[in-house]
Amino acid sequence: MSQFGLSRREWLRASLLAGAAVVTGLDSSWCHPLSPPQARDPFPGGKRLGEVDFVGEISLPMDVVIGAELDGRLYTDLSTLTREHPIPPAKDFYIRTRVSHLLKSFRPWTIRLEGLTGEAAILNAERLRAMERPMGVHVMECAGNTREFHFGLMSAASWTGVPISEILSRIPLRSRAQRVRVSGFDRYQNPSVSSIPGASWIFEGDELRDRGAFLGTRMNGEPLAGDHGYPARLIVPGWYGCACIKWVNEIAFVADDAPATSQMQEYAERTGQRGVPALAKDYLPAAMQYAATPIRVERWRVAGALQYRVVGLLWGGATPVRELEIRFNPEEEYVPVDWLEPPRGGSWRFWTQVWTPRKAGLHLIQLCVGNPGGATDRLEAGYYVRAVEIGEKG
Ligand SMILES: Nc1nc2c(c(=O)[nH]1)N[C@H]1C(S)=C(S)[C@@H](COP(=O)(O)O)O[C@H]1N2
Ligand SMILES: [Mo]
Repeated sequence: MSQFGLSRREWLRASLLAGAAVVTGLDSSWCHPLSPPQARDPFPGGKRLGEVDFVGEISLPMDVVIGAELDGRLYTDLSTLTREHPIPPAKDFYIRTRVSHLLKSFRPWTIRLEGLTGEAAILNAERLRAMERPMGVHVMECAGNTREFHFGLMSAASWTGVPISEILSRIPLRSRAQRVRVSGFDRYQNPSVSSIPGASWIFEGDELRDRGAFLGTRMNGEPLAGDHGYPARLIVPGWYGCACIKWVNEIAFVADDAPATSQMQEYAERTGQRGVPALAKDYLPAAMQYAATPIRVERWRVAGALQYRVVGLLWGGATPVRELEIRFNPEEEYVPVDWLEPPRGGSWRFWTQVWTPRKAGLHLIQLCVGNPGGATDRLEAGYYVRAVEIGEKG
């Protein structure tokens, strides 16, 4: 029993119902930095039998496009990722909002670059393509990513694109400002049942430059798909997907006291704002918090006995994590994971943990980072916990 008197099963149900706003009854003992984890070979001579399903998650088609326009989705199947194939194919990159039916023809696509007093320059898609170059691997996670959907509103890709700094500085504009609004095409044939239209976000120009933000034009070397914002979409490395505007058609300098956009307001809670600030300048950066979750629990037979190996991902946060720890129930101590992949730029990192369940029943798998250089409240609150049920016979 936890301090709030919930059994584990009740806690799990409550947290599933609560969705994003998980308030857990987990005790608040946070992990302590311990010795760095060591690499380890999984079960030489063992036989992999299959996987244990996660409990309390919806059964839904993964890696499949569902719905249309604002209600269109694709949930990426993270469970099949391996160290050898760490990046999903571009066709399986998650989708949150599919291309508008009104965007039948993309040509000729232009991006309007506007100064503070309204003077404008036009950048066409051809010119943009002539400026593109490799921009590295970056993880993108929807701030509304949840366990229910197997955390499938998250992917990584190797991007090609054009740094925003180049776009802002190459275009001769007479009046520049600190704040920049990036907007995308956002009119749809059909009204949405779940989302508010309005795709624009206001940034500090320096923030975009410092983060290495760019207009993405290719994903894993392939031309950007219509559903991902063809011909150009914003990528702000390390930020939640909601700021990564698709079908970009305007980049404008705006006044310091510009009102927050509807997209910023819609995502205020999920990007950790205090309330819903009225002005863009009062928004905290929508940076992804430290996050880690299991992607599969493998069952193995090793010398006649059952063994488990948990494989997971670590991403987000301001600085690379050196220690990652795991526990299999709220009453257990955190222990360092067996193996944590070294940092790989903007990509996620794999980790593994060999596990021998101490008893049958429900197990809540939770991770924590040992030396955080920033916010961990989502991780700490149990947002990324996943549960498995282990039977009497394993
Ligand atoms: N124009 C436009 N851009 C958008 C959105 C949108 O609805 N319209 N959704 C945002 C959200 S909430 C997310 S998580 C990402 C998803 O990008 P993806 O569908 O390419 O994965 O796009 C962002 N950019
Ligand atoms: Mo999102």
